[in-house]
Amino acid sequence: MNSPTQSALLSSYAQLKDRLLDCTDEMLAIENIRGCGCEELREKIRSNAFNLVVVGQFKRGKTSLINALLGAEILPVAVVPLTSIVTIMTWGEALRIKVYFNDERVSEIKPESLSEYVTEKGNPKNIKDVREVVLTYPSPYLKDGVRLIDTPGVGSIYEHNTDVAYQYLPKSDAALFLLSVDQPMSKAEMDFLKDVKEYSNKIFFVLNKADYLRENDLKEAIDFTKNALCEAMGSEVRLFPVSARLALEGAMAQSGEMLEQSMLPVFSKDLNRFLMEEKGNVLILSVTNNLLRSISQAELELELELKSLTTPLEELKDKIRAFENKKGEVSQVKRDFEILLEGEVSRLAKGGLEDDLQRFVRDLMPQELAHLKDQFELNKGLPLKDLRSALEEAIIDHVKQAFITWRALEDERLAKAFETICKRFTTKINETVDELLRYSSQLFSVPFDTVRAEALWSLKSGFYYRFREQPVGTAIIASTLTLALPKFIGDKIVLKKMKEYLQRVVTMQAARAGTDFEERLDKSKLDFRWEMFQKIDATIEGIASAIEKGMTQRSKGTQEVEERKRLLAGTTGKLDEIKNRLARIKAAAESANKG
Ligand SMILES: Nc1nc2c(ncn2[C@@H]2O[C@H](COP(=O)(O)OP(=O)(O)OP(=O)(O)O)[C@@H](O)[C@H]2O)c(=O)[nH]1
Ligand SMILES: [Mg+2]
Repeated sequence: MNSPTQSALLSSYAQLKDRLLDCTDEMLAIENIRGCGCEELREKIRSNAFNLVVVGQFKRGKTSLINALLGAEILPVAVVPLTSIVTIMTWGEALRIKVYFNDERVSEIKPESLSEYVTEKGNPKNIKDVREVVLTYPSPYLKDGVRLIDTPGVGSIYEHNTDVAYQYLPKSDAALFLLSVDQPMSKAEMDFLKDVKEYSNKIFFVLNKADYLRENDLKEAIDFTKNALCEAMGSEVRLFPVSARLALEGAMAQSGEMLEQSMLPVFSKDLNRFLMEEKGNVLILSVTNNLLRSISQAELELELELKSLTTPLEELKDKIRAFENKKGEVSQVKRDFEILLEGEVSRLAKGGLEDDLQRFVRDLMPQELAHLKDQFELNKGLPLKDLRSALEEAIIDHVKQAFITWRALEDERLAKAFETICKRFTTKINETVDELLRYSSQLFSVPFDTVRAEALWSLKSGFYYRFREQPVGTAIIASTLTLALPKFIGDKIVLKKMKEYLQRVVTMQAARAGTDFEERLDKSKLDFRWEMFQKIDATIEGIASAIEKGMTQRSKGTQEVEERKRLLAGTTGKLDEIKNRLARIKAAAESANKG
């Protein structure tokens, strides 16, 4: 388990989060708050995912570093290129491991079987067709939605491992780039770093295996690596020397001294500060603002109910009529929104997706033909039947890999583009809701405090992830494509037939990928539309029911009215109290960002 030092580093964010969850729970218990989106906000803080991807050349100690961070020997490490499958570590009460296969099968496995799935030795060339492995573990590092992701090393003789690591780059929110003192930074590492830079907003540089060197030599290694990194990044970088081995030993022996010696705490402190900033800034602040906004809306509803308890009936009826007219205007806004959203999303499917796909296929064909020719040269001595099978297999393998990699990249592009669309519409819908609230506050002459809160959908972790959580099918075309060739034909004809076969495989795969993405876009669009409508409808419903409640109550008599007034005053007091606490959380998160 983690040492007290490690846990303490993580506590401040967790504390703020817990306080925020307490406020949310209390708000949910208040009648007038329901329907203000608190449940979603609660879920948002609880499950916010943050992908921290560990990358680097093979054998730098990526897997060892993850074990060290978790403080337990969970993942298999070795002296030969090992990790071949992406392993995602998320928080859970106990160690549990699930294997997700490319054909959408999922199976739970025992920890001792892990190496049969994630290593090159246990699952050579990924013959088991594993997509990824998800592991839960009760580590404080994973508690706040941080997902630690182990990737295969790049640059080894196993090219498919490099491909797998590349597919994961677009999914990273931050990358942990691992180097080690026993191998000076290479050209290949530099090139890889350039690609990582493309995809990650933040990169941590860690120089592992510090225990190999004495102090002076270590300093030299740090200086050399740091200079190379600064040059590659075009800016100052911070490099953390660590010994994953010592850190793991220290954690397992519960030795604070060894842990200090491993220098891991210096790194993990910085890592935590970053997570705190990111999440503190982006998540805590925006959830707090959204909660304050809900409170302000609930306060308006309380005031409206109070007002309808006391306003002369005729006057009240006039105002309700005016409000009904306003509702008509809002319905028009909803219809316009629906049409515009439809147009934007279909433009994205046609202009974005279709173009990307066409370009990809155009660039892919010459590469695949060249690969087919190479394979033909390599295998042409074989009997025709074997030659045909070898080529078929080579085509399927290669095309599959190319599509998997392209899909990962296209996934990122579409998610971003879709998010941009959502962001624009969310702003517009928020304005409509605000306008409705302001209108009602003026109409009924009750105070209303407009709170600006950035919509949570516009954060990277909002719709962006929602879009991506719906998996794209990756299973390759079924083997029914297998060619039936006449018995007595020559090599050349086999090659010609195989070229046609390649064309068919690519066309089918492209059509499949296109449909998959289109379906996902369509589903995301419907979800988004539903959420936006829900937001407007809940506002209208809240206002209307506040007025109605007041009117029903007054029909019951003076005593009931007085009792209701007292109750509403109590709720207002409670809301005020939560509001103060939220303000303090906001201030704490803001000052943590500066610190
Ligand atoms: N001396 C020393 N050896 C280490 C350290 N960290 C890792 N190693 C060793 O380096 C080798 C590779 O470690 P892994 O964690 O499997 O490396 P990896 O980067 O995950 O390797 P791939 O998955 O193949 O890319 C193993 O033999 C580890 O025991 C360290 O801090 N010090
Ligand atoms: Mg590894």
